[in-house]
Amino acid sequence: MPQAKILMTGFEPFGEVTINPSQQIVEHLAKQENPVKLVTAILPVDYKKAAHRIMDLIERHEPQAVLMLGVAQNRDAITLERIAVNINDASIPDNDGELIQGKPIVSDAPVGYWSTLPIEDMYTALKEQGIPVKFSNHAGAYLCNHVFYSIRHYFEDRHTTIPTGFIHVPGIGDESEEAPGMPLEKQIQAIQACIDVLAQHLKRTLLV
Ligand code: PCA
Repeated sequence: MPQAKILMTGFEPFGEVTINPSQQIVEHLAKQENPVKLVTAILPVDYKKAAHRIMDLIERHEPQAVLMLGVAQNRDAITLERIAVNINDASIPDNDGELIQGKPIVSDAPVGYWSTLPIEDMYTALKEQGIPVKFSNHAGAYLCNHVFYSIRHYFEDRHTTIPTGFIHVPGIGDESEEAPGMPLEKQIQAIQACIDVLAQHLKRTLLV
């Protein structure tokens, strides 16, 4: 039986985020045995490069799903993003010094796209494992939303849909209840659970 292939990305550090847990998670899982084939990449926090990097990987590897990760430093749960919005509007520049405010990502394109990941099933799986999880209706208007929208648009533009979406992880916290964030091991467990759900979903829909 062929193995499902999932493209999974994280982001490099940016702004005041000196360690980006999304990078740590992706690098950790890339080294583990996995029932699915993971193609992984760490993206630059750069408007001109990040989405193109993913598009190149899609064309080279033809994955059956795209799972993009980034950190939302002030959140306290794994957040499953529902919607990508057609706007770049950030208060800080990207790592190349580019500040974009109030500009559409793609002109004359739809205002938003839904995630096509099985986020309801992911929510249930994380709840069952006792991992804090929430849905989010807004992935921000910086690089995470930028790649989420750009890649959903890329597929819509080609009249294809494979499961594609974005998950924000919290900043790295410790076990103490006062600190916001979540320990890295728990974040890794959460994302592995999401990969397992995605693999089951692909099995049902694609027979892989
Ligand atoms: N988080 C930022 C960009 C990179 C990342 O990990 C965001 O939420 O847009």
